[in-house]
Amino acid sequence: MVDNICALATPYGTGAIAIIRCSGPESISLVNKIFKGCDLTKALSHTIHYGYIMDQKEIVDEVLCNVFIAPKSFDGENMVEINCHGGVLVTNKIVQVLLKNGFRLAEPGEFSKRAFLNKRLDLTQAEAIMDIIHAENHIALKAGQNSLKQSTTKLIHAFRDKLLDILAKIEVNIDYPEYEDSITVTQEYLLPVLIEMREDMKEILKNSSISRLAIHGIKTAIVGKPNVGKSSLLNMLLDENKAIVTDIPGTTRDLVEGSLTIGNLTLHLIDTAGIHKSEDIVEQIGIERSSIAIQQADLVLVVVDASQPLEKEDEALLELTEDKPRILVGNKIDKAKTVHLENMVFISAKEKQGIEALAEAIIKVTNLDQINIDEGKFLANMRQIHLMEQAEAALEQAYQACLEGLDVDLIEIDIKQAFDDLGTITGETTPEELITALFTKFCLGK
Ligand SMILES: Nc1nc2c(ncn2[C@@H]2O[C@H](COP(=O)(O)OP(=O)(O)OP(=O)(O)O)[C@@H](O)[C@H]2O)c(=O)[nH]1
Ligand SMILES: [Mg+2]
Repeated sequence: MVDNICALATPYGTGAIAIIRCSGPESISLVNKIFKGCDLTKALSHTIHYGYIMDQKEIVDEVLCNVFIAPKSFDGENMVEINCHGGVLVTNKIVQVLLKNGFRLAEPGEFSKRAFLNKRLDLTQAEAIMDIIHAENHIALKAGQNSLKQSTTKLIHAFRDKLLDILAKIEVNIDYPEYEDSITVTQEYLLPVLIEMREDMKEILKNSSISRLAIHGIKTAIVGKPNVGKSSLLNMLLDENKAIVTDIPGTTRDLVEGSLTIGNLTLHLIDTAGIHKSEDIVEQIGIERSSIAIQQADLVLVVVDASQPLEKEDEALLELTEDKPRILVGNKIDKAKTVHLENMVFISAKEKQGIEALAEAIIKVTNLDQINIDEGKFLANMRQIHLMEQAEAALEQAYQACLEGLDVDLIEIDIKQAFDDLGTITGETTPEELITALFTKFCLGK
């Protein structure tokens, strides 16, 4: 049963105004009991009303109440949004009064979950709202806005419609074999359709791995042997003295992290301990963490001291990072430019030179220059990407089964699997536990 929930929808803290959201079948009449002004139960939908929130005879705050009548509200239930003064104490007091008068505190993401259950949004749109809230650059914002306007929904529905058409034809063949004018689905009929769909999915997956970096930022590990200037590079990019810099090799022992956005490029930087052979136990642990950081990174900046000839440790790192998307960074060019490697980006962390060249190189290596958000042919997050990978794998099985000449009713199982995997992206076939887990990642009041 749907009950009555409330939560602060604006950030917790001090501001000009705050909004407390209330939702549920009785939300309007319950707020009306503590509202001194007009009769909210007689208010039209999408109207605003001036008055006071009362705790019995005591005025709690002067407010404006927005009334939305189901089903035309954000979450599809009756809703009241109380616009009050934006102080911690006053918002807390209003929430307390609501809790005393029939509301319970909403779980994180519960309003969006209701919107989903009431079919006001599908899962990709709900995720798009979170992407808009968390957007750190213009590409991320645009991607979220497009997805909220159903670009991802349409993309998935196009695939599902094709699969549904095949599944329906197979069922007709099985149930009504006497129907002569229906198309008989054979392996030959299926092969070209499966090839085309898999190619389209692979293109989307390729675009998605690029757009994911643009939307969620690039996990970038700064690695190199001790003293080459890794921490100085981190500090230069962040424009603050976040990591300790000294001329003693082995200064950085643990991972130091920081994020920045340059134009449409968002980097989540990790400064690591210099990698070399060490007897020091603390340094050894730091070096181990550096190696893990390399494995987990989307991109590695391999820093060398370009003012001196390369050493064995530099060579070892170049080999270790060979298969990763990486950029070779030659630092300390204010001193000298001794090292020249192919595609090396030269910087001086000390003189703050080379940021633009580095940003350009990052965009090129990660293919961010090829991104086209407006076409909408991408998925925004790993959940969606994994599900499309599963769907593509199921269609590959169907394709192989066709080649091997297996019966169409066996091939149908794989096609149905792909249909369901795609439905999980939009939420049409998503198990309830998964939906609950997903919405709890949302903000309170959203
Ligand atoms: N001349 C010059 N010195 C630099 C530059 N970048 C860093 N340094 C100096 O190099 C030394 C080491 O710098 P760090 O940034 O601590 O080097 P690191 O790679 O983080 O070193 P570890 O943490 O020990 O692995 C410091 O004395 C810096 O001032 C640069 O661009 N030019
Ligand atoms: Mg360091």
